[in-house]
Amino acid sequence: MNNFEAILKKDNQTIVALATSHGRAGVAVIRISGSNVQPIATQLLGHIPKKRVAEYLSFLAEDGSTIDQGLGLYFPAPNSFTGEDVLELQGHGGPVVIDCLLKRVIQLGARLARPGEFTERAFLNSKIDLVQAEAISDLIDAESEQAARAAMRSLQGDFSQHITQMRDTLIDLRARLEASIDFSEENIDFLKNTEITNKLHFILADIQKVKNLAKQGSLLREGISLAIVGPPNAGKSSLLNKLSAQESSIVTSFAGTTRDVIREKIQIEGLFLNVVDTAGLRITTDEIETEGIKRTLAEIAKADFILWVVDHTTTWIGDLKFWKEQQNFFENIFIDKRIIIIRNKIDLKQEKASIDKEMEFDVIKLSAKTGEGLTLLCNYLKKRIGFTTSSEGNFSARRRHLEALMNTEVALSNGLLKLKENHFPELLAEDLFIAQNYLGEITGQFTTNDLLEKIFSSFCIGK
Ligand SMILES: Nc1nc2c(ncn2[C@@H]2O[C@H](COP(=O)(O)OP(=O)(O)OP(=O)(O)O)[C@@H](O)[C@H]2O)c(=O)[nH]1
Ligand SMILES: [Mg+2]
Repeated sequence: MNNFEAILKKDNQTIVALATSHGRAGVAVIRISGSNVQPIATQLLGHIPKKRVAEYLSFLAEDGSTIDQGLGLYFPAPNSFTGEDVLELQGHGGPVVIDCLLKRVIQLGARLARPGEFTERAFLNSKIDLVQAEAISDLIDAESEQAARAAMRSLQGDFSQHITQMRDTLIDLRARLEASIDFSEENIDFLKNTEITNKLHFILADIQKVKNLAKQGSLLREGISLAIVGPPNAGKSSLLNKLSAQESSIVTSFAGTTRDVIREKIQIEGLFLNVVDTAGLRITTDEIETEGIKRTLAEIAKADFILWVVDHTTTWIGDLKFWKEQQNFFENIFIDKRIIIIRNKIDLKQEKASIDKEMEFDVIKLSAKTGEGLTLLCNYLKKRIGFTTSSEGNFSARRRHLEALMNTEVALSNGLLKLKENHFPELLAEDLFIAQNYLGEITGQFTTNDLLEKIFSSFCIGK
């Protein structure tokens, strides 16, 4: 579906919603968008306010009484956020008065907006592209300064510009390739020209660059998940508490203290760690502990990284081996790249914090009690996932963008291979077309209705 088809599908009703958050506040903003804005304004405010000038007005009920007083701002189409006629009312932020005003606007012919519908209309009217629409949501939901700055860069079009440039180059390349196919009898020897190979390599290098920036953006937004697992009493809960700087998990000297999965969201210099503390792994007949261990295994399967915590005063190999033998699930644990071994309680051996290698594992020695080695662990994680604290040039991105970039890369590499093996140019043109559509998915030039619905329905009402 392209933009044009999407526009045909959208309904033309005028929509209204509270743009500010619910609850009590000094000011609340109600936004109205659509073709009925002018008649609504005439009845609600007595006249249509001067365009883009704040006017102090009474918001009138059906019987002419005043519901509220405040500012009215009129933005005629197409120079508004949605591209339609928009009226913004700034009234008092009380739940009852807001409710009365919304009811009045609905009575005058508007309907309540669906989640994200204002932004969706802005997208359908080509005021913004899909990346920018997502950036609005990311900016509002940003949980760190870096994430907010990255979202702003996407909103200003940094990410879209990269994508559009690459897509334009691909379109141009495909047009020339198709011309050489159509006029092959005129001997335009386009394929032998190294220009096309060079251009493809050039775009592939560009994709790599954008992918790296997008990966940072996606990390800023979504963070990584860490599961703290290992034998009982190793200090898993102590590690979670130290990392989150609060007593989230109960710590005791009894083995088998933690049974539930405890979740904490931790931020280290802009990087979010979604950390789970789990029940210690051991064979037990205790029904509650068995359920806890079942949940631990489920968390291991989901996590980006596993911190396998062991008591440094005991050996760890035995524990891992034991679980390997006991559980089919752990069949590949020795080669699982996600595992990082934490040798905890170094204070008991008066050792210094360090990063070593044992077998194929990275091993970090630390003390969850004194906190020594925690910075080492955090820096290690940042380095391991390639997270940089300098947000220079980053823009907010999502997993779907990364997937689309990877698909583009695959399609172009396939095309390059076919070119090398001297296949028919038609096949290369097909790959270029596929690649071009993947890039179009990112900015929304080529999307499905389902994708749009998925993206906009995750917004709040009023956005
Ligand atoms: N000396 C020392 N003691 C520690 C350290 N980390 C944890 N402990 C102690 O080890 C014991 C167990 O700690 P927990 O954090 O409850 O261990 P756990 O791995 O969560 O245990 P389970 O929930 O039973 O699986 C407690 O008495 C802690 O105070 C450490 O770095 N040094
Ligand atoms: Mg515990």
